[in-house]
Amino acid sequence: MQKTLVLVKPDGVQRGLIGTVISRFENRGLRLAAAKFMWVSPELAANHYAVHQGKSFYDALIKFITSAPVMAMVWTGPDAITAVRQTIGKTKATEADPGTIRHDYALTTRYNICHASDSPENAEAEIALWFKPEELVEWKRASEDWIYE
Ligand code: FUP
Repeated sequence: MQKTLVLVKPDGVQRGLIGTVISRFENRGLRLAAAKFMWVSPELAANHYAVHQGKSFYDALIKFITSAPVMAMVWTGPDAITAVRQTIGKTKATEADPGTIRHDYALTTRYNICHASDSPENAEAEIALWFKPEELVEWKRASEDWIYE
């Protein structure tokens, strides 16, 4: 079982897509492990996007992620990191496959609705950045016995 960080970013929140994003992951069979609706501080934004510091789009990205609240979540399940990345689609919405969240709800690269961790190392670091250990909820969905082989 893996855990991964998902953010519904300011565009998704402002467009009323929190429920849609959550539904995609619930329908897939993943299990919600933590959630909080919050403003992103400039410090948290800089930490989260540290890898992009110095790039041409960095300032606009920080301005965007701090421009409205985000819905921060942890989702868990077998191969959850790959499964969630597959469900959200490629970074640039016009390259995302039909049926993915970014294809179905976005048109550009910055306003691409959601974030999801892209590797086990980044998932661990991002979950630790956004959540305290005690904010992670241990539980089991009754349907899991029929989804996780
Ligand atoms: P992703 O992991 O799919 O969110 O993509 P990246 O980590 O490569 O990029 C993080 C965010 O930076 C993207 F969601 C959107 C933004 N970005 C741009 O605005 N322009 C770019 O050329 C690349 C990324």
